Order: sequence, then structure tokens, then C-alpha cells
Amino acid sequence: MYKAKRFGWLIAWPLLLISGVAFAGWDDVNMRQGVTEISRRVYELHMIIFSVCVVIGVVVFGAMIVSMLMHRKSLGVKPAEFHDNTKIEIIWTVIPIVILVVMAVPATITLSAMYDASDSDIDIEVRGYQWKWQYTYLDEDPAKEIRFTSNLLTPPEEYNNLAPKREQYLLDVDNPIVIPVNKRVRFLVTAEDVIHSFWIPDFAVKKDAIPGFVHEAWTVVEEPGIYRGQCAELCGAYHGFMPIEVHAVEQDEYDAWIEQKRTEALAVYETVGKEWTMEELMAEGERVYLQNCAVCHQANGEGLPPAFPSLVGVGVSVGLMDDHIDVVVNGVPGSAMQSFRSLLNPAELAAVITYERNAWGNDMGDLVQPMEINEMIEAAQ
Ligand code: HEC
Ligand SMILES: [Cu+2]
Repeated sequence: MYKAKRFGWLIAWPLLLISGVAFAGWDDVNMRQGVTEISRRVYELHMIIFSVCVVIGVVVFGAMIVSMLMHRKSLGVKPAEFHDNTKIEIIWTVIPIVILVVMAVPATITLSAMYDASDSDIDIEVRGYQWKWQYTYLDEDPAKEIRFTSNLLTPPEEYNNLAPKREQYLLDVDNPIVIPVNKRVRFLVTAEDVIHSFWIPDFAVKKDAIPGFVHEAWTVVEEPGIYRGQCAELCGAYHGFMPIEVHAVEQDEYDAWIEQKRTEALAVYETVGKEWTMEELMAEGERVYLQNCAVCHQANGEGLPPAFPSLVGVGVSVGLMDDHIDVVVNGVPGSAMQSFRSLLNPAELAAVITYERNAWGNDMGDLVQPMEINEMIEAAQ
């Protein structure tokens, strides 16, 4: 009786553990179940293995604590004197082996299902950059490929504590991934600069994005909704600023989105991607020049020296193409000649540069394609 009272708490704490099942916030502290078949299997696996660990923990620590307390010296217990007990040693080796093997079976089945990325309906290339993701919806026809970058929306004021934080703080982006529900989507994960990791907990998808390697992951989302993830690899100062946002939508909504993205991509392909002729560049170049450059350099190109230099017969306009491109794209720091990189699109830049080299009797006879300008700008980023 005396002992039972003193060690009542021994019985109390497992009860406390069990009563925890009824604890309302249990889902918040447990691993999330996610929204895909795989994520639910991962969750179940976690629960099975977690329970096995709890039982082992209770049995091992229980036996340890009970024997330490019940057989302590102050109770006058005499220690048993024996070495080696082959029977016990065999038992405590065999039981853990059996437990490990039993746990390995469901774990291996789930893992091999996760790794089987075959037979996909949609292939999306995922490319990690410091610090953003780029997504490409792959297609056999390159003109139909859709590529966009997905940037953090949360402004610096919020993470510098100068403004109140939004609900989706550091978790929202300008261009989310859009996928249809009930379709097998394959992610081909890679990186451009350093190692990143593409992690969407609700899908049980987590793959390292490593430059030069392509890792596969897949998912089938059943419920429409917005799902969020993050880069899960320490990839530099703004590692926390490259979240992942996935919109799972009904098939018709997805089709409409794809259609719109394709039209946009085609428009860019048609202006920037195609070969331009000298006539096209000169016509477009004149328009761009009169609209953006003539205020300073004058319609006849002669400028207003010394404030605004002449472009006729002198300087980069009749010099090396690369120097010319550099001035127009990047501007001349500290002067009124600003950078036109983001003010004009690559086609407009190529046209105005070609125009300056061939108008007003400059007659250089050379031209630059929008594609070349585009590549230079992308490479410099
Ligand atoms: C607000 C006035 C202003 C506008 C608008 C402007 N420029 Fe300039 N530009 C200048 C000034 C000033 C310089 C001289 C910079 C320096 O070298 O200090 C210059 C220099 C240049 C040069 C280099 C000249 C040389 O040979 O050294 C080129 C080429 C040029 N501009 C092209 C353009 C084009 C193309 C546009 C329109 C898309 C444009 N500029 C619009 C003010 C302007
Ligand atoms: Cu990263």
C-alpha cells in the first residue's frame, strides 16, 4: 500500500499521455496529413512507427524506472549476481530485429511508390535560383512551352518590421504553379546556382534541387485549393524568401489558364524569338527613337552638344556594336543617359540600336536581333 501511494505518479504519466489524444490542438503539433494519397500514406507510416516507438519507450523506460525504484539499496534489496544470460540476450536481439523488419516493409512500399514518377500527365521543370523558383511547363513543341519565374510578394518593409505582416507572410508569390486536380503531375527538380530544395509538405514532396542533376517527384492532388511550400535547403541570405505556391484547380480552369499563358508566350516568341529583317528593325527603331530618345538626341540625331551628344558619324553609334548595346541597355551612370533595360523590351532595344547605326547617313549596315539582346540581359541578371 505504502509503495503504491508513493509511486502513484508512475501510473499517472502514461495516463496523461493517453489523455493527450483528446487534446484539441493535437493536429497542430502532429505531422500534417496532407492532401494526396502519398501524403496520407506517409502520415499513416509516421503514426505506426511513432506508436511503436512510444510503446518501446514506455516498456523500456518503465521497466528501468520501476526496477531502479523497487530495487534500490535503501529498501535493503540485495543485488543479484549473474553474468551472461544467453536466453535474454537472444530475445533482446531478435525482438528489435523483428520490429525493424516489420517497420521496413510498409516504409519500403511507400518509398518506392514515391519514387515511381512514370506515366505523368503534366511535366513541370522546377529550377531553383538565388532566390526564386522558375517553372517550365514542358511540351514537345518548344513554342508551346510555358516558362515563368515565381517571386516573393512580401515586400521588404514587412520583413524589416516597418509594416504589419500579411497573413501569408513570406509564403505568397506573384506567379504560382497552377495544376489541375486528379492529374499526375511530375516535377523535374534542378537548380541554376546553388543547392535548393523543393518542398511542399501537403503533397509529401521534397526533392533537393542540385545544379547539373534532375530529380523527379510527382503528385496527384484531389482537392482544389492553394498549397504552400518553401525552399528547404539553406541556400544563402534570402533562403527564406523563395516560397512555393501551388494552385490546384478544376480541369477547365486549368485549360483556360494554360491557354492564356500560351498566348502570352507566343506573343513574346513572335516579337523577341523571331528573326527580324533590317526593314522591320528600322521601322520599329524610328518609332522607338522618336518616342524615347529624340527629346535629348533630337530627331536628326545631332543632339544638343555639349549636354546631349550627337549620334551622327561619331561615338558608339558608328563604333563597336557591343559598346553601343551597353550604353543603351545599361545607360551611362551619373549622366542623363539612363538605362533602358526595363523601359524598353528586347525588340524595341534591338530596333532602336539598329536604327541609330543606320539612320542619318551612319550606314553601318549591321543589325542586332532582339533574341541577342534578350540573351545578354538574361545573362547579366
Ligand atoms: C534625358 C536625355 C536622354 C535621353 C531621353 C536619351 N539619351 Fe542617350 N544620352 C544622353 C546623354 C546626356 C548622353 C551622354 C552620356 C555621357 O557619356 O555622359 C547620352 C549618350 C548616348 C549614347 C552614347 C553616345 C556616344 O557615342 O557616346 C547613345 C548611343 C545614346 N545616348 C542612345 C540613346 C537612345 C537609343 C535613347 C532612347 C532609347 C537615348 N539615348 C535617350 C541623354 C539622353
Ligand atoms: Cu533555396
